[in-house]
Amino acid sequence: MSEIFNRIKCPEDIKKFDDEQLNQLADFLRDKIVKTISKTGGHLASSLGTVEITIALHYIFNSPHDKIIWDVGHQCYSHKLLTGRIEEFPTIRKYDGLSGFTKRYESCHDPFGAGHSSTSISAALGFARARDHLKEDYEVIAIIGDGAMTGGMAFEAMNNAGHLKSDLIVVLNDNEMSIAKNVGALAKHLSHLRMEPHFVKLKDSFRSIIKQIPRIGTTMLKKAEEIEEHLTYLVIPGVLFESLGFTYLGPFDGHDIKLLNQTFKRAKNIKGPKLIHLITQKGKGYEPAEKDATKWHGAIPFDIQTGNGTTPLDRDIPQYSDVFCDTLIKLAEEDERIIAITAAMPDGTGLKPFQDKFPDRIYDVGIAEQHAVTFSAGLAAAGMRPCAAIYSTFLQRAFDQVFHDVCLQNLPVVFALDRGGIVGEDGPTHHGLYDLSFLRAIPGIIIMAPKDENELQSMFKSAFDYNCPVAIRYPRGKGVGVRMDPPEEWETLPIGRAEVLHPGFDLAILAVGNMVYPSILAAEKLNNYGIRAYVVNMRFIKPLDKEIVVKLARETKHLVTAEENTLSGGFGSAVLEALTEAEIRDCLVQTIGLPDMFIEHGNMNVLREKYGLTSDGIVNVVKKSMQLAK
Ligand SMILES: Cc1ncc(C[n+]2csc(CCOP(=O)(O)OP(=O)(O)O)c2C)c(N)n1
Repeated sequence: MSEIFNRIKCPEDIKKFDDEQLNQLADFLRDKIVKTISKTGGHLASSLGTVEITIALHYIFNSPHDKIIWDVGHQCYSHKLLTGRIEEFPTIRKYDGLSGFTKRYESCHDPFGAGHSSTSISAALGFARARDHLKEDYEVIAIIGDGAMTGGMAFEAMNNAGHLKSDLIVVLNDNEMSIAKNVGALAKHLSHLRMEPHFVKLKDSFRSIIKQIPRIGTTMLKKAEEIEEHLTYLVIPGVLFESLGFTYLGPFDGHDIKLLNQTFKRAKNIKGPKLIHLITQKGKGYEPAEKDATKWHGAIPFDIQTGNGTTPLDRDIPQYSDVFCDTLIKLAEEDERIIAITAAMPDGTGLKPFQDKFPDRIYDVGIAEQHAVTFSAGLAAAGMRPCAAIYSTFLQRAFDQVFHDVCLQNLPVVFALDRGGIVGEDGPTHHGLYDLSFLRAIPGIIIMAPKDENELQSMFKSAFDYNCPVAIRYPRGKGVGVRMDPPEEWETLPIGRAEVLHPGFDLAILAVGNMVYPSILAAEKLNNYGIRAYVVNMRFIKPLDKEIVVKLARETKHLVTAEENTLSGGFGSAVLEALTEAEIRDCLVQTIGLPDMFIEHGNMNVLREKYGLTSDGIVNVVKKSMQLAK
């Protein structure tokens, strides 16, 4: 059988399968996903949970004519396998290989790309309206998880969809999990619906009874509708969605292909927006993932038999996220106003130990970065000392909240920006390459980047001492392996003051964050060529230490800036602005950073080599300028 399945080139190939074959196909897909992801790593648990939904979608709908739009896109591995990407599947998330998410450039079956959450209903509504305007004829289906449904945009889209009344199907994939356990009032509402499926029957029979009453007078009909409305609030499931203008279908078992096929067929015949509520199990079919869906949300390469990771972890060097959490715990022990906020990422941001220690002093607000920021602003305005821990890429969502709600009011919110810089296999949707640029544009915020995990501690202590908006951005992964100072040695860093780490003469390398150590190494290598380079750990992207920039520019007439951020508007731009302001015109400035383009996915080291974000990259840039000067 697997030979037939291996030959699937497009969804058309599965349309002739009978029920049994479709179930065998589910086993085949699961096997393929587990085997492949055990080698590459990836979003295993989410993709294992959507296997049957994907099969039924492709069985009933006609992709690419019908538009299947996945939210986040991390659960779409079966979709990739059924849409002509079986052979390339082993390359998933590797440099030059398939993306780990949906991507328009990758396949005509990916009508909309994703990576960030809660976009699918908005995009699907856009497709539906375009279809109506252009008088075309196709189905539009958004598949969104219960976690992604906690994002404000999903509600904004439903509000609009219920008003516009276009034909649109929303499939709610409810596995009770975000990355961690899904939280919030909506999660409670969904769990209520899951508990009481008999209400569905009640609703259906009530409506059909009303319909069957012959020649009902208008007043009677009105009364009946009123009764239904009132009853709805008492007993009809999906009342939330129905009130928003959606026809609610469910809850149904999202692993029963036959039932899914019937349900999708039925939904096609209902006018307007529909929401199909499906219950699934995250990690289904692979026992370790079923038991611990959070751990297996984003799996590292593993041994299938044991479930143990196969890449050796260097446990001696702590991860930046863990150092952040340890630091916050220590600071929170001293100041009970310190409180943590996460947007559905207690594990990824490292905050779990804080949650365990201070369960009443952490808020998981759902996948709602905008709310997380303004909520933090409110907490700060009322006297708390909030720390909003958000991945750099996801803070992009909340630019205006940082601007309008935090900085404009000078509120002391501390932003812990994890995953600043290149993040690797998740690629362009997840690289944190823009924060220095977009935050730098906002007046009044202090932006710091530590050279190592020890400095991270002092930066957090400093941030709470400064009493104004502060962002600390640090990279994904482990630190440098330096000695860690105990809390009594943490210093409050003087605002906007850099530190010179290496003496020089011919030029000065001004570096931020994780480019500082490669810069020191580069200076040592340049020494072998007789070139003496200063290395400065700038520490602050804002306010910039203009004094040292101007001094070294005048002294060496050659500056090299190094940052793991886009060059557009980043740290290098800040240095250039400082030189312009000081009217320095005789200084060569070379800026090292990421070019003005979306950076692809791939191993972090491969990407750093490619874009010259290494000591050799710095040496090459300097050597080139020396040759030019000859
Ligand atoms: C804006 C944004 N914030 C955070 C994330 C990180 N993230 C990826 S998947 C996920 C959980 C999604 O849960 P759900 O939609 O229920 O899908 P499941 O994985 O449970 O199938 C989160 C928080 C993201 N992708 N986008």
